Formats: sequence, structure tokens, C-alpha cells
Amino acid sequence: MTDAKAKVQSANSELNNVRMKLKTAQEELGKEYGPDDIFRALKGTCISRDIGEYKYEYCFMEKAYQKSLKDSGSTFLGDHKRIDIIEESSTKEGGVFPPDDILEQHEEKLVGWTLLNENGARCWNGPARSAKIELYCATENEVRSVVEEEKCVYKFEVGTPAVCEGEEGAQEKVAQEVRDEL
Ligand code: MAN
Repeated sequence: MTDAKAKVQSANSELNNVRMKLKTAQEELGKEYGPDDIFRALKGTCISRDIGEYKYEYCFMEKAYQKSLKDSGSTFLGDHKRIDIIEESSTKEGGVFPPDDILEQHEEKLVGWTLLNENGARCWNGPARSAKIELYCATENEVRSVVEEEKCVYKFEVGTPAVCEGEEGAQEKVAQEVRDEL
């Protein structure tokens, strides 16, 4: 092979590397991180709570687990799939979101944003486990409650400053931090 050919080949492979890096970066940027990208900075932050015989663990924008407190058993409750946002204005006539009956164990209003985890460990004779992460405004990231609404369908109530409203709200602060970072 001539020198020139070798150079072209190495330049081409370098170009391919750069293209692949660009693609990865674009994919990362194109992901749904919620309004103003507020969940980007939270990605990978893990919180948990012991409830009954399990430790329920949730890592924002990533995985959820149900870990046994009695042995080393760990059940995968799914990976982050998407964000569902229910705006107050889009709820049924006259209805307040959320309806009172889904408020559980805390006074904060759920903000109507749900992070959905899917494709968890298969339920015996049933579907793959999944988890709905319903959010409310709180000063710290925290798991407030977990219920198994139907067999192998879990609902986490999770507090985070990321969804607090107001001009001084953490939502804007987090969004600004992320903008500065980029
Ligand atoms: C385990 C846990 C439960 C679930 C059953 C289903 O015991 O993951 O939450 O209901 O499996 O068989």
C-alpha cells in the first residue's frame, strides 16, 4: 500500500470515529429530559425507601428495583421509558388534578408528571414488571411511598425539587444549571 493510500485510510477511520461520537452526543441531547431538560441533571441520582419486606430503589431516568430486606434478592422493576405530563388544563371538566383519591401519605400535590419504567423482570404467569414514578415538589429527592397497584405494576411517589414551581423555584435553577453546563 502506498503512503498516500495509508493516510487516506487512517483519515477515513478517524472521520468515522468522530462521526460516531457526534451521533452519540446528538442522541444524548435529543433524549426527552422533560420541560427545560429539568431531569437531565437528575439522571442517575438514586433514592430508596424501605417499605415492608423490601427496599424500593429508583434512579432518576434509569432503573427501579425491589430489593429484599431478608436476602440478597433483587427484582428489576424496569428501565426508564418515557415521561408523561398531564397539564392541569387538560384534565376533565372542572376536575382538579390530581383527584383527591390519589393523594397518598403527603400533603404536596402531585404535579402530574409521571416517569414510566418498563420491561422489568417478568411476573410469574404475567407481564413484565413496570413502575410509574409520580412526582411532587419537595426540598430533597425522596421516595415517599410505593404501592403495587396491580400485580407487578408499581406506583412510586417521589419528591424532587426539580418539579417545584415559582420564580425562585428549583425547577428554573436546575434548568439554568444545565444550560450553563452545556
Ligand atoms: C414477588 C414480588 C411481588 C410480586 C410477586 C409476583 O413476590 O415482586 O411484588 O407481586 O413477585 O409473583
